[in-house]
Amino acid sequence: MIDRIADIWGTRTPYARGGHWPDRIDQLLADGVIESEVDRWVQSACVLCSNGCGLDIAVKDGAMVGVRGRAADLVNHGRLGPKGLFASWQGVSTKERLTRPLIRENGTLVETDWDTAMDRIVERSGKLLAEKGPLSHAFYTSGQLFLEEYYALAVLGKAGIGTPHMDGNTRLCTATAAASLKESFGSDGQPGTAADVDECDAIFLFGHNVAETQTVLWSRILDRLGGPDRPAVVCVDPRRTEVAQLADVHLALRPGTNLALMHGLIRELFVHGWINEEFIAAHTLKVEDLSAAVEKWTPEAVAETCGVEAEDVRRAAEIFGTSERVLSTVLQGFYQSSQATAASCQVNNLHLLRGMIGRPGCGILQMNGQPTAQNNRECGADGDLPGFRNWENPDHVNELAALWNVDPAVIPHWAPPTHAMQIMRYAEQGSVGFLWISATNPAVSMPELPRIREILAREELFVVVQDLYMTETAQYADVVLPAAGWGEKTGTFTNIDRTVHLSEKAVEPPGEARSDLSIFLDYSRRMDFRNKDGKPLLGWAGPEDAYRAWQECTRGRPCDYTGISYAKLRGGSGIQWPCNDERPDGTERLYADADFPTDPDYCESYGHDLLTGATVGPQAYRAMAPGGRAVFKTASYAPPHEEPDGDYPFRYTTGRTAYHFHTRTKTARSKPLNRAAPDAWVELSAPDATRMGVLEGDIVSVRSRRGEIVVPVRVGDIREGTVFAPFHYGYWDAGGSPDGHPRAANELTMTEWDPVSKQPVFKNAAVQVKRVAAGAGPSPAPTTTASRPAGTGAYGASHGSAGHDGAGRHGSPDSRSAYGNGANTGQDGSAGDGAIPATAIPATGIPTTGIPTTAIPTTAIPATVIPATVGGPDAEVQETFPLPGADGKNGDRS
Ligand SMILES: Nc1nc2c(c(=O)[nH]1)N[C@H]1C(S)=C(S)[C@@H](COP(=O)(O)OP(=O)(O)OC[C@H]3O[C@@H](n4cnc5c(=O)[nH]c(N)nc54)[C@H](O)[C@@H]3O)O[C@H]1N2
Ligand SMILES: Nc1nc2c(c(=O)[nH]1)N[C@H]1C(S)=C(S)[C@@H](COP(=O)(O)OP(=O)(O)OC[C@H]3O[C@@H](n4cnc5c(=O)[nH]c(N)nc54)[C@H](O)[C@@H]3O)O[C@H]1N2
Ligand code: SF4
Ligand SMILES: [Mo]
Repeated sequence: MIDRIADIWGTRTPYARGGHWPDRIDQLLADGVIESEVDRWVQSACVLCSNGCGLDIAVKDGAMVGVRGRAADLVNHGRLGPKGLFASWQGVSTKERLTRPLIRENGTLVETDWDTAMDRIVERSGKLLAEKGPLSHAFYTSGQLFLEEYYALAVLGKAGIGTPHMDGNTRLCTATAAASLKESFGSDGQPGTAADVDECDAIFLFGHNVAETQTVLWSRILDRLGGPDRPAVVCVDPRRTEVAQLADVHLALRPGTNLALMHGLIRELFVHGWINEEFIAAHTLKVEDLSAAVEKWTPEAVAETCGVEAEDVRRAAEIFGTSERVLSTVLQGFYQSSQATAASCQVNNLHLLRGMIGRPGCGILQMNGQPTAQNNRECGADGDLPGFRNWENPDHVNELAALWNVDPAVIPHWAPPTHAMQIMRYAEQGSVGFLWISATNPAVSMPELPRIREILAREELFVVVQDLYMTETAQYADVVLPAAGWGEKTGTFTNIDRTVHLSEKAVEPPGEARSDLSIFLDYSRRMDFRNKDGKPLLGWAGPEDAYRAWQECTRGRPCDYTGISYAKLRGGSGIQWPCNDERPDGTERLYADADFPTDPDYCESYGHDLLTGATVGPQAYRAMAPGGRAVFKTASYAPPHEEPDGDYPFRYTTGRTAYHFHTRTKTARSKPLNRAAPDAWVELSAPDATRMGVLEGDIVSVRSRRGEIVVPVRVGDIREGTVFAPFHYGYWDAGGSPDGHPRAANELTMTEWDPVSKQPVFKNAAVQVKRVAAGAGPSPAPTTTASRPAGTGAYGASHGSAGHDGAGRHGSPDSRSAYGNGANTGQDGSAGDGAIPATAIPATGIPTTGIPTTAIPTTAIPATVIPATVGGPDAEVQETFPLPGADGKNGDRS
């Protein structure tokens, strides 16, 4: 048994390049339940990140009582991370679930029955459609529903109502992944596969803290790093994450400067001739545009703009240029930062320049974050047209009209689909009067929360919220619908490397909760949406019907599902699309033949100008005659819109910790996870903290032009001048509103987005930091991850020994007394019993600048007394190591 809170990645199973990643079956059962007592194991996969690890759910007496990884699954070979082990089932099996619909009566939400709740929705919907037409309606959904649910929503929205105002929180998440793939290759679709980890010689992680955000993928990388032919690692991240700790080169750039760095790396490839001219000539377009754009970005120019060492830029480029097989991953450090699409396209460009695509070990993973973000994009619940069809191509619109048997004119295609931030703007202005929010919590996750709260609270706006819990967003609803969650409904979803999994219903939902699919189908029925023959638009009886309809929609498209049936998904491993008659076993890597989906009649998009976001349009695109070639796209570097100045001297960036998922509706309801990260914090660098006289645990006010948070400080390993806040902490477990205790990271972020992908810029803003009070002990930040105390970073901290090597840098034996000799057990994040000596720091009046570094000795920051994040007996997980080739105990059986 192993404590998987303290040891996030579990036991190492090293392997060599080209070898089989050894199986390791991770299993957790509820306290007191032994394996022989489990009634059934039900096949599923984890929905707490985009990795989508295959697992089985343990059921006893009609309740979920645990999980175990599926050894046969190509994604995880049996492993599960902390969220999968604890939150997947604990996060839905609580008494706090919504069990009945709620409606607003005289300002208060009260319980009601389904007919009353649905009637109220249908009445308002019908009235608005009659009076104001389809543009009065907007749908804001998720990256966490099942494929079948998105497809139902997409069809009812596009063919039933005919509104272009439809998007998902995928806009906040991986809109840039889709955009960069469309721009470079003509269509969405992940070129690489997780198995590229097994084959590569180098791994580049661009703004991706994979160690915390896809912990099982990181386990696979760790096992290669521990094997005989360790791949090189390059990390681009302003914080010293676990990834950075193990990197050969860590480019800790200034937030917001990714594009400049990328141009520098590309320039080095040209200068040293590390390019594949044959491949470029045969399979790409516009290389001259790229070489012109990068011309001025010498390593020295990059160093100045990005705040990194020129030598490190050279070393990183050399690794890319001289390795035979490079795997690249890109995530929010790029997608949620300035010039997101332009910067992300440069990763595609690096691979195209070297002809490194479609071969083992040469993967590009423009990562997803959410488990089912890919399906939202495929099905078009994000506003795109289903099956990666192009809204600017009338033939594609006609195909859908024929498939659904509706008039093509109903399907919105006269303008680009409305993105989430614009939907909020229309709601603010009043043209949208009906907003249906499913499986997302914008009152915590959208930028500039003071504004979002105002919009959701508008009297004129009718808000439907469909969730498992009474969230911050649900508080603003006119109707709240209780949804069935994971394990309580059947459906499919597709992970980061196009692997499709079936998740079967294991238990009944609580109370009257219903699946999102049945809710959407019910709405469609009550609205009486019909096709041209007068038949119901959505006549599906259940998920498998919806899935079959979806298979037809994908026939001949890049995401071809026609060869993947429910039956085929039962038993062994998930299957990677495209899968059809020609490729009955699925497809491990796209573009093995370097034939890209850029043909004008086939492509998903005609592309954009990456600097301004202007669309290229059909004429100009056809004139380019792409003919199956990829396109080198770029833009010139532009500094972030908000940069530090005298009033707001710090750069503010936000992100995640390993122990929580988003707004914590599931993870905070798992005891072991919540203990590990019980409350909000901000990270400050040791030099900045010293300069301001701020000690570990002190309470600071962080303020931007939009709002304020007041939270304790973790003095950590972050770039000087940068402040990091986790965005997990809203208010549902803290009194319901920010009044008096604002702590949500998005109180401070900006209403700004990338011109191409429209993804909000969550990772850059200017803020000021002021100390407001002494802390009662260390901040509640985890000590095992990127938020560990400054200087305690040696790998191995994951075994609960954080703090062991910090003394040399910050701690002196005397300073221990400041925190009461480590009385804090860390179990519940409660403070230690020692107070900070009053003399150490004046309580008020500390300006953010101007204190000489020497005024406060660095030894005042006692890193050594901060306790490790501790799991406890209920964090103990069983790991089994089947012999290679042996049938894993959950192998092909289900
Ligand atoms: N534990 C956990 N795992 C998750 C999730 C979760 O909430 N919790 N959510 C899932 C989802 S939906 C997503 S989208 C993914 C996100 O996964 P990641 O993208 O890995 O997570 P983040 O912490 O948002 O951001 C990654 C890193 O970007 C860095 N960064 C900040 N600004 C910049 C910049 O300007 N440039 C660069 N290069 N880096 C910068 C941050 O320091 C941070 O370490 O995680 C998925 N997995
Ligand atoms: N500052 C800052 N903000 C960010 C980010 C950041 O890095 N920094 N990251 C952004 C990213 S990448 C993302 S993905 C978003 C995530 O932001 P959100 O989507 O708002 O976060 P979640 O907490 O995942 O919200 C999902 C909701 O769906 C509910 N739910 C779960 N399963 C089901 C189901 O089956 N049916 C229904 N109906 N409901 C269900 C959950 O209870 C929860 O309330 O946040 C974004 N916001
Ligand atoms: S890596 Fe992601 S999918 Fe796998 S168990 Fe962890 S949270 Fe779930
Ligand atoms: Mo995300």
